[in-house]
Amino acid sequence: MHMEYFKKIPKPVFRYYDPARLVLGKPMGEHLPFAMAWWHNLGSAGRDMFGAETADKSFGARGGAMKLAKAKADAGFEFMERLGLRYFCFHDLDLAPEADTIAETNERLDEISDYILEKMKATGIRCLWGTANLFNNPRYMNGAGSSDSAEVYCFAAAQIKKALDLTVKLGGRGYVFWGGREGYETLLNTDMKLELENVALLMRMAVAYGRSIGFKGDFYIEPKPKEPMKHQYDFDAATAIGFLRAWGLDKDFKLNIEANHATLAGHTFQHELRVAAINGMLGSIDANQGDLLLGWDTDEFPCDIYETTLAMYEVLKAGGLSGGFNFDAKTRRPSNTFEDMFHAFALGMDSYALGLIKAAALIEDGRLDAFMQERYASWRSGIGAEIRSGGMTLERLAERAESLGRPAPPESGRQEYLQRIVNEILFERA
Ligand code: XUL
Ligand code: CO
Repeated sequence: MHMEYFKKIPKPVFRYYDPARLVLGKPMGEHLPFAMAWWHNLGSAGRDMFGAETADKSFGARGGAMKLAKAKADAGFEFMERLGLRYFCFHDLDLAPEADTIAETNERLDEISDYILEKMKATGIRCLWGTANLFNNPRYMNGAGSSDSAEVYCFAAAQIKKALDLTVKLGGRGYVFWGGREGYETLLNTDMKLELENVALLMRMAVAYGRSIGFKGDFYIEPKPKEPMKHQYDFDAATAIGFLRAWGLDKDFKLNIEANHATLAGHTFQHELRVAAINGMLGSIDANQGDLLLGWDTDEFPCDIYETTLAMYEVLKAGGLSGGFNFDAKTRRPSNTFEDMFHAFALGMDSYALGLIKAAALIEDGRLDAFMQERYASWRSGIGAEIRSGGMTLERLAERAESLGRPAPPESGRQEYLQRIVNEILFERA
């Protein structure tokens, strides 16, 4: 029997998150399948490029890599149970560290995944998605799928193959490609065309292998424009969608949109969600937030209710997610206690719960929808409907324009009126 890590910490009392509460006729718990990111919660201990760890994530383990791996799993499941989290996400090497050879690493992964599987059965906690860490080892310094080295590419393939095995074994809903080092530092040494083709070939092989071992879930690209590389190929949602379509990968892939990655790309989170949704590719969300004064990926727990409301508005309008909400977030370096981890998740879960409640209120209120209906009314009848049906020619439209004489100017976009509605719903009603 393992020790208990968190029993002295009071269970957080949620202010808004209540899995049984019905929102638009569906329990909040179903709207919000929350997940713990194995790497941050059980691994990040506050190290940054200026200083050493401030937190202790050794979980009392002594005597080797597998002892620590199991202690992490014990702590992780205890943590998820205490918070009512029903999912986790992992990289292969979060579960057990890399050994000297692929065979030894895979043995470690087999052992730890057996151990985790038992815990999943005992608790009912499930796997949201798995992935391979193709960015930590120095061999990936020039990329994995986009490496200059065909041998490195083979290593990446071996890791993806095993990570897919693990994802299937643990029943993951999805499999993520985050192209952490798939990009470049300078074009002076980069054959961009060859690199992009190779990334696509690797994804194709991953789909073929995944389907051959019974993986029925979605593959995801998680776009991010930069960091660690100066430029990353999966820059943003639109770029990733174009790439997937160009390579015929769009039937098997969707996107995993991360809030902080959106802001690094110079977009709002809402924008990235909308782009994914209108292309039928909104799969899953990495629920965090950045600091707009900083140009890097701070992976903070989400607390901005305006942003979670607009995010949930997009999710509700898209009919929900096939994936879930992974808190790809870590406590700040000075928040170095176990108690801080609970506050962090309670903050994130409540922020999304309140965002969901407010987004549902915006939809039920109906004024935003009514305005949109009115705004685009000219496309539903007459010449607008004819254009939309696709049967129009430029000549006929030109004739039509001439017959109009001077066209009426468009109506006001009424942005401030709409923003008042959002504020009214955010702050004047519970
Ligand atoms: C890095 C990031 C990753 C992915 C999984 O910015 O978001 O943790 O979510 O590799
Ligand atoms: Co992420």
